[in-house]
Amino acid sequence: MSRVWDIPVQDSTRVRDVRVAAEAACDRAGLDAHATAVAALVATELGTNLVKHAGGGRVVINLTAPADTLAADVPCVQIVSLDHGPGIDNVAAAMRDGHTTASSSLGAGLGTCRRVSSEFDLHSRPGRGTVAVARITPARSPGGPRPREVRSRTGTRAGGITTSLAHAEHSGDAFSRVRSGRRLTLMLVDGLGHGDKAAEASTAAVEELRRSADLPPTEMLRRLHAALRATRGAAVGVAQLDEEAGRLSFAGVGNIGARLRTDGEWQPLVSHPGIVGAHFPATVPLRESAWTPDSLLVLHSDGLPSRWVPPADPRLGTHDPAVVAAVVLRDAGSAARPLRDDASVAVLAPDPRTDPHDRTP
Ligand SMILES: [Mn+2]
Repeated sequence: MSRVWDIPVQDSTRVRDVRVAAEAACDRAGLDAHATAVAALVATELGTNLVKHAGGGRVVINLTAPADTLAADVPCVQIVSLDHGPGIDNVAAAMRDGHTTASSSLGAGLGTCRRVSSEFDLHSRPGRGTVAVARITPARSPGGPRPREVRSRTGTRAGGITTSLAHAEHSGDAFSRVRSGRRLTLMLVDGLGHGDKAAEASTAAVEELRRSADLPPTEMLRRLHAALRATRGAAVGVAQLDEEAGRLSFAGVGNIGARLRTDGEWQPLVSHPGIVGAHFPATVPLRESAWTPDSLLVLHSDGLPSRWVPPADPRLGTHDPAVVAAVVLRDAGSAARPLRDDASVAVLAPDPRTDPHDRTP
């Protein structure tokens, strides 16, 4: 189930709620006491920053996976803070451990968040606000290195954010990614309606996707259709990257939005009308595109208006994919025009930390 903790933070009394939510998320993810303490610290810092520096904002906590698409099934709690505040003038200085601003007595702040989190990234623009993403994973995964020390050898990262209508506990939206060799698939699913019944459909899709990782997108959708027959159905978008060929193929049924940036230009990838699990179209078109080092793929549910404007920041793609997703989600709505449904955004992007020569031959 897409369990979501979505906490509006307008004053300091909500900071405790953010911390309690982070601890509950860690408990749900099965994280150890150390990771839970880290999550509580990060949640408190980010919540406090919203009150002190941003004039309020929102913290969204999801259970997800590390951005590294080779790190499968590592339990992971993601804490995202979003605000429309004044932004941070000097991000590099603010991220230094122990940095403090005149108006802050807490001091440690963002530098600490970055140091203690498994993955941390922040996007801030003066006048537009700040998005910070922290992911907490177990200190040591069984038999392996710390997840933060794993560098993607294939050079592709995936991530996103899921929210729910009216801060409900479950979102009917979900995203997931699976890998089968060179074939990396990102799926975004929107269960019909919202709430628990919608979440049942999206959960069934996530489970079936795991079993179908080696199939092409249109075949995957057919399998999902069979798997979702017992549910109320869903809209599903599936993007599959062939890392070796540098090709991205996309197929979608129902109202899933998709935009691909290639060579600085955004183009829509269109889904076909229908409902996976209920009314499957006779043919599902497959759209193929080139995937280049500056490519950026955004999938989103209809909780976002279809006419959202992609962020103009050309360096956005160098950010953590969940940061990109959260910026898109934040800027698609506003206080005057709140989103009217469960809403989710998932992003696929080349990993700028990867030296192309290091990529798996
Ligand atoms: Mn929807």
